[in-house]
Amino acid sequence: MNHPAMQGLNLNTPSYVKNARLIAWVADMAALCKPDNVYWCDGSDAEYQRLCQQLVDAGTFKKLNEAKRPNSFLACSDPSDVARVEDRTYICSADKENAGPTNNWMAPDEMRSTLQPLFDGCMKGRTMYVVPFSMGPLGSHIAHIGIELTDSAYVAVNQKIMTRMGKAVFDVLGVDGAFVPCVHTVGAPLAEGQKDVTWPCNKTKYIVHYPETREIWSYGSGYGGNALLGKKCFALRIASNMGRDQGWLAEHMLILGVTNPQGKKYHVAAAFPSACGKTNFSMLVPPAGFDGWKVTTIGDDIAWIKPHADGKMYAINPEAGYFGVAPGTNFHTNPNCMASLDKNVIFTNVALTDDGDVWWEGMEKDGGSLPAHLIDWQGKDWTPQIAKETGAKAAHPNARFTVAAINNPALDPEWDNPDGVAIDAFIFGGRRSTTVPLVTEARSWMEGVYMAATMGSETTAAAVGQMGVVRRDPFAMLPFCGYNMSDYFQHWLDMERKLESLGHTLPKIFCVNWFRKDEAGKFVWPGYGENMRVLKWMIDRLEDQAKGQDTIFGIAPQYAEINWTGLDFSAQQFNTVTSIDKAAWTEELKLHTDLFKQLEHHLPKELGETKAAIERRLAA
Ligand code: SAT
Ligand code: MN
Repeated sequence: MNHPAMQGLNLNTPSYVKNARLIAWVADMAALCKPDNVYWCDGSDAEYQRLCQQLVDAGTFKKLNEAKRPNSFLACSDPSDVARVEDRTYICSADKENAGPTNNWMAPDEMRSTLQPLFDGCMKGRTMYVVPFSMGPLGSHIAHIGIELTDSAYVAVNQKIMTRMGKAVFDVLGVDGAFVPCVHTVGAPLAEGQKDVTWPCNKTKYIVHYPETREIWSYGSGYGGNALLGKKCFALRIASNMGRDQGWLAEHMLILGVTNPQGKKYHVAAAFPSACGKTNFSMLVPPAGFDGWKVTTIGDDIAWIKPHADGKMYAINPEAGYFGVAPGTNFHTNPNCMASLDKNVIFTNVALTDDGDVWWEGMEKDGGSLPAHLIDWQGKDWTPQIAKETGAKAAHPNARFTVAAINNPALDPEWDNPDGVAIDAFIFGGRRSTTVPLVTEARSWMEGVYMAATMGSETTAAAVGQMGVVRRDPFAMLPFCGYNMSDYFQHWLDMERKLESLGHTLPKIFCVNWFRKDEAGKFVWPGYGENMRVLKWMIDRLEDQAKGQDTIFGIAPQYAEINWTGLDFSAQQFNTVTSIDKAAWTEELKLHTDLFKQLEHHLPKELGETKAAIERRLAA
């Protein structure tokens, strides 16, 4: 390929790549970013091993003890680059109103002129990796293709785990297939002879989406959702735009299968904000008293859901791996996850043990004691004494593992089905220490949309910023909805008419909160595997086998309707997690009013009506 601006750089385009738009775009981007080399990933295991070895040689990866953690690596990031940067994330739609009040916006032209000088020469001294990937099973009618150009080998190997990455993507793409162009740079060009650092990044960061042209441009960060562009950038922010235009949903939801002892299987999609236990819930092990029940994982973070002619909603997990939070994960909170992490894992920002294995806060609960010595995620010595004196964490609170779905012993046999699975119920949950009860069921689709739209949650370490403050996080999509939030609510409301016209019962919608605390500040609901008890009640509701009771905020379970076998949980404790405090709800509804004020533009009027109905019930 000869491009006038290429000055002799060989694009190395493989002969099997036939897509003219792709070839031209790679040439343009190479001319702009000026890498030393262009390398097209084929997605093979040999390539993965080669790139990992290269990362070891560069000091980015540390190879873990082969006997303890086969074929696994630890990367420690720059301390300034540890989480998503929401204040640097932009939706650059042509009209500001289309980005809506919850997204940062800049006019596309202005953003392009801002990024142009930053990207000019940004890959000097580095290799540009061309990473072809499919979000969703290759060739599935629900799947879509992306191509990520990145100057980070760390990103390339993570993408191999997180997506269906490699050569086969080009076959699906053909000569004129569509793809989402994703360009990523760590923003750290190397001058002639300059020695690289182990985690290059730039203090200037831009995570930019152009929804109309379906493009992603990411500058300055190498971490997680800022850099693995198939995930939040494509599968949520760009895909939510595609979904709106094409009549489907891109959601921040896990998908699980739950099979009862009679062998009947249900599929549930559940939305929770980042770092609120989606991975744990999706891999739940049913507790004592649930013999014969089985929970299987389809996805742990993102769902693409398309309505079908049979009137059902079919969901796929667009990802092929898990980029999950390590701290807090142990054999009690998530045994299936711990088993998944046995081998073939990339860890980021966890601590290193003296025998070359990994450690993070929460592992001590697996019976052992605290390790006597570790190297923490910043490369410093860590001992229990140091931790006690300084509060230093061995692992960063947003430390992550990257692991293939096929490592998960609870993987659902349908996880890779190109047709997806039919959804029976949606769950929406935030992290709230007060106010919101353990579980309620919406009496209608409308009420469910209201519950999801007004959801609040305490912030976590998954994003840079203050932790633990309650913010409204509609549908757990606040940082991920790529267009005006009120139009997104309308899109959800429109689904009801669409599905009803196809003549099928809609999925039920539930609202949950696992995180209520008592007066002493302790979590009351034991959580994790015990969430099965709530899940079972939901299934009983689907089967018309639990009556529930009416509350101001949906239908709640009666104490006796929950299977308590094997758990000592009194009616009094149940009351603590399910009670609805009128004063707290009066305050809560004021926050809904504030939210609706903020989202005024195009806010569906039905939301206001639903709120009025809740207020009437509250006053009664
Ligand atoms: O860094 S990610 O955006 O991939 C993780 C998360 O926030 O869920
Ligand atoms: Mn997430």
